[in-house]
Amino acid sequence: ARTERTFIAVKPDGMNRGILGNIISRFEAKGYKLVGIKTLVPSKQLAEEHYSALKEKPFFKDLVDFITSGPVCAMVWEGEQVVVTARKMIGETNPLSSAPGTIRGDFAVDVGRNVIHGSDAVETAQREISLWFEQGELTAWEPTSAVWIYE
Ligand code: YYY
Ligand code: MG
Repeated sequence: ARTERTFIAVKPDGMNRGILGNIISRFEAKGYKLVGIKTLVPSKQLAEEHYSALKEKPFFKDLVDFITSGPVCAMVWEGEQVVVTARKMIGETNPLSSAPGTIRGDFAVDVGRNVIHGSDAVETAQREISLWFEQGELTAWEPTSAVWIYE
């Protein structure tokens, strides 16, 4: 269970607004482990594949245009129940429905500028991680803090 992984991406709005460090700090402080990180401007092909489940939605084109409009910080975080817990830390899809204390609740207003992506299930996370990262870009390591986070 501790080796569960999720895919997190800080979108171009979060990057331009300078809140990447704050977001990384939240996952670090929680006790999760960073095993992959890179910045890139996603290609249209990557963005369309990432959001392929939404391709019939009316906002799909705007979503793909937005996510490809600037830098994204793609990350893989690991730890016990990290997929569902990261979603709680992120908040609701609509930032105005997101509680203060969540990332979207603290930093966003519009649904189309909600600063961060997080995988919605373990299977989705595996698909997204293999879409965004090569196996060799992921680092298996054991932080010395692990004994203070897991009993
Ligand atoms: O997983 P999450 O990001 O919370 O929402 P999804 O339903 O997967 O939609 C992906 C992405 O699409 C969302 O973060 C913003 C955008 N979007 C939108 O622009 N308008 C909507 N009504 C719903 C989603
Ligand atoms: Mg989603």
